[in-house]
Amino acid sequence: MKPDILLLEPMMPEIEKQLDAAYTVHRAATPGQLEKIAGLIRGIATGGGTGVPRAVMDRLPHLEIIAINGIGTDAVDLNEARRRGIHVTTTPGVLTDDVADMAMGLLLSLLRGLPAADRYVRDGAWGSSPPPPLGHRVSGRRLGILGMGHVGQAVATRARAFGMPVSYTDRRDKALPGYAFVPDLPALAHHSDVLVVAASGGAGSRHLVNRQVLDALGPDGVLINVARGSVVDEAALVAALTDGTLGGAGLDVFEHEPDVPDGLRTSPRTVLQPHRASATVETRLAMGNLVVGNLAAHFAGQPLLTPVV
Ligand code: 8YV
Repeated sequence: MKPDILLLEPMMPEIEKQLDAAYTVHRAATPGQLEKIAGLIRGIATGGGTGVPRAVMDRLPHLEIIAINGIGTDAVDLNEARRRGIHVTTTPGVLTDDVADMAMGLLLSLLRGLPAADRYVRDGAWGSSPPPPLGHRVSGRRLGILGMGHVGQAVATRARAFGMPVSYTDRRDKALPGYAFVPDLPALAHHSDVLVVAASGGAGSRHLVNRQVLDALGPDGVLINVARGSVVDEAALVAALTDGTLGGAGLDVFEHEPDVPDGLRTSPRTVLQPHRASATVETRLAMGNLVVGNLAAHFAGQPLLTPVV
């Protein structure tokens, strides 16, 4: 008998094929559908942003494992998982480079005005209308990083190669050679031209980037977020972009995905992505294989590959 699992977010066809071969995979979405299968479900595969709603977790009496296809655990109630003895796994390591690349991509797009210039060529305006405004030089711009974990450090390595001086803040000084630790976030923002958010989501980091931080970044400053929308006070961000007290924002994540406020969608000061920092063929395969490997280990009674709980 194949164990029954619930797939809460689509994965690559190659990965879903492996899941279908080993499990009875339910792709139920509505509460009514869930009700019918709730008693069968022993495992869940889900995305980092999607997680597992607590109401879903509570309905699954025989849930043994949640395999997250990502590194964020903020959308899963880890305390409840611990209390119920439910294992939780993530996909660390394999997505670090892609997420850092996305941060640099957003940074370059914004500072050099790539989307507007791309539209200019595409629209056939080259030769007939004046070109878009000049961009800004990337090298020499001061980069501040909020959250100097694996992703933050990978961003720092890239930024250094672009000739950007790097400072960071985190819960503690990581004594990293070449990168200045600034304990206070508004102070870091004040001394940065670009602030990259690479901190984990969750209650502890909610709205860390508030109006005070955005004001400290200033009218020539740029915010990049490849972490979680919840780390930034989105209403304050819209206000700062609208009144020009912040120069621009490059965002891969939002507070209420997939909803993106009009103020961000219509702003000429933003470059936006639909939560795609880890979305490459290579990385999503590696992530998916970790999900498959963790589920297989669990149901074979073997040690999990990358457990969190
Ligand atoms: C993925 C993520 O886009 O790692 C995470 O926590 O949010 C992203 O890498 C996501 O997990 C896939 O849905």
